[in-house]
Amino acid sequence: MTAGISRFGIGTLADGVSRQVEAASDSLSAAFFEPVIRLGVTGMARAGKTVFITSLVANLLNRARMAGLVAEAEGRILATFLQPQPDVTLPRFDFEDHLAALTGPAPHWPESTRSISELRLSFRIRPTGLLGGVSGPRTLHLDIVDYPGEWLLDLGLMERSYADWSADLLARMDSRPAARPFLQAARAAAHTASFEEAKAQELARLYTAYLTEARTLGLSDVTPGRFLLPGDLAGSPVLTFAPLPPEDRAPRRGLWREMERRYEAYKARVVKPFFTEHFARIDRQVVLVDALSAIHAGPEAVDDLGRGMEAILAAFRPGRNAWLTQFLFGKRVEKILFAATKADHLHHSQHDRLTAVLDELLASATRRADFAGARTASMSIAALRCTVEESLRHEGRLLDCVRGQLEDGREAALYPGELPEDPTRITRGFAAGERWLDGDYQIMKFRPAQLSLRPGEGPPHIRLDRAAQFLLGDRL
Ligand SMILES: Nc1nc2c(ncn2[C@@H]2O[C@H](COP(=O)(O)OP(=O)(O)OP(=O)(O)O)[C@@H](O)[C@H]2O)c(=O)[nH]1
Ligand SMILES: [Mg+2]
Repeated sequence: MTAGISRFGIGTLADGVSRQVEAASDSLSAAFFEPVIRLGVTGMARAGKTVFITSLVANLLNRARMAGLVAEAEGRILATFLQPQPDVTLPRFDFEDHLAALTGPAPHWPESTRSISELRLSFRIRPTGLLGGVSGPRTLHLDIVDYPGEWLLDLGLMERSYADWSADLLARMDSRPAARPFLQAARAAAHTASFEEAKAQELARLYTAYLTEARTLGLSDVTPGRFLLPGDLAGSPVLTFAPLPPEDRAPRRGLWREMERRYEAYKARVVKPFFTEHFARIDRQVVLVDALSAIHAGPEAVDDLGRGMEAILAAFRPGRNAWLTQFLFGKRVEKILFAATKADHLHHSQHDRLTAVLDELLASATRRADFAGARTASMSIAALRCTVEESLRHEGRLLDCVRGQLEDGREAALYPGELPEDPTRITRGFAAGERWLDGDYQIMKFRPAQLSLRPGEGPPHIRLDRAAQFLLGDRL
């Protein structure tokens, strides 16, 4: 018992103390040296994180397209430059490579990125107000942290036992055909009295295959998040477990107990460090949402996107999660921007409707939420605009189209279809036989346009300057 107390009591205390020291030194450097904003960028797979960061940084380095950033419009940003990041063990966000992919001679989309990375951009700013004339320029560092939204879903595991997590998942998997091979194997393996590594590996493999399929179907309950994005943990015991049906008196050396141990190890060694070392230090957050793909895919995808958003947002409502609260020490994310990405697929006349759908998707989560005083905003953006607008007459009607280059090199003006005026027609289940974005959206796979940028110009975008203003404007 004593061992138990010291393990949990002192362990937590020690974590707490080191976190406090770290927090204090963060704000010390902010007070006496140069202030830092840590900007988290997240979203589910393919939401547009890499393109967003690349274009944001490129447009902050060359600001001719950033009129919506007030400090830029007022001429107060004297210079911006990339600097070595402070966290020496985090991979650097590969800005140069991604930018070369997007804006090089044969423009293409960057590769999928499956881990956390960081980049520091620094500003030299002319001060405003009374001191403006007296003091010299000041410096502000922007540390951008890119991390997969799937990692936030793991927060739900922290206060859950292996037995509860398993029971929950298995119940939901029951109705999903994709889960059948795994469920069969899991039931057959129940009550295995002696642990065998090969059995554990087989179950983990089948479970991962199910998760992969579930993600392709757009389902968002895909925990543990790291199974799909293993990085250098691939094949290690912390990623070699799977849910099993509850067992009353599971033998100590049996399969069930070992699975339980690995689940607990995953929480302690994988999930917890992410939340304490990275998540807890974020000041401002962008959550990118590919609402267009979900709307096009249909009611189930929209429904699931809504639930995924809700699960992600749980991390930004620390009041509701005792485990998270203990690491934050009252520190909170100050601003959260929700952005519907890839808005260049739609004519601008549709953007307000897209934002309305995003708002409605978030409503169930945000309305009940206390974001602990964080300011939130939502908007529709395109980090890299690949299209131009064009109105075409078709059967006597003027259609609002977008023109761009398709992946096969052909150029086309396409009509994606309209979004409804009332967003709840999308978010509360479609009417029978109803489809949205059912026009040419299907074939709208644009490639980045070939650019000839003038000096001082970043890549073309939609509302990236307004996103930047919301996220940083008050500190510039
Ligand atoms: N038209 C258009 N397509 C975009 C835009 N941003 C992203 N995309 C598309 O979305 C895909 C995914 O974008 P990424 O930035 O790689 O997304 P991610 O969230 O980093 O994806 P992972 O690294 O796989 O998690 C791209 O390959 C493009 O096809 C945009 O602004 N406009
Ligand atoms: Mg990426």
